[in-house]
Amino acid sequence: MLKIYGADLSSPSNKVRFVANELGLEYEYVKVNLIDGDNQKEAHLKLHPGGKVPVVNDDGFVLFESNAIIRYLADKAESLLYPAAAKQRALVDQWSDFVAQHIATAVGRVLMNRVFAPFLNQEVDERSLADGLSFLERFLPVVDAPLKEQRYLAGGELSLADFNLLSALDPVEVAQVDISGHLNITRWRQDLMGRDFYTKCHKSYGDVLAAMAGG
Ligand SMILES: N[C@@H](CCC(=O)N[C@@H](CS)C(=O)NCC(=O)O)C(=O)O
Repeated sequence: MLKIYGADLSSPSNKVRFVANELGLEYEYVKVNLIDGDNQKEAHLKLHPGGKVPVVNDDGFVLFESNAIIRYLADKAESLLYPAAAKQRALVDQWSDFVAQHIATAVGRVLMNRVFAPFLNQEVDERSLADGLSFLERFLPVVDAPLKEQRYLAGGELSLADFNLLSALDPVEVAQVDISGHLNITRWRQDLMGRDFYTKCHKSYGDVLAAMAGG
């Protein structure tokens, strides 16, 4: 059976679970404890030499990098989440790459400096925090605009691009990034967060964090 190695607060790991849920795949979710450093232990390094999550093991076929994984899973299932037609596929790739480069990274910077660094007693990098916030100010309108014209990020159909954006934005409340002014993103996000693929994974990112912090 497919095994998904991930961590509950890892957005790329959750993205893989969202997609596997949407595809209706049976899988075993194996939690890797990043705080205890289980990702740096020999058993995990055999799966991912860089010591990261997510990783999947599909009956002996081991793959890391969340976008490579979700493309593989969707292709294997011949799913329209990753359309075969060249132009449609290119648009899904375009938005997925844009989100990964410019939005997921920016949210990650804010989350790291506002939440994880203080929690782990690490120094806050003010420059990185400011950059993250300014990238979001610049790039959130870029993904808001298509969502005004069409239901989903890459067109009229749900695609892997939506899973990229949804998982990238999952921590925004926890990171105190107010996205409510982006009305199209907000509407799109509320729709997707109510779907089974999402609620099977968690109610919200904030709930997971609160549960871990004992709140
Ligand atoms: N580009 C990678 C990012 C993977 C990544 O950075 N994972 C983090 C958790 S979100 C991790 O494993 N961190 C542990 C570490 O770096 O030691 C992907 O999309 O899969």
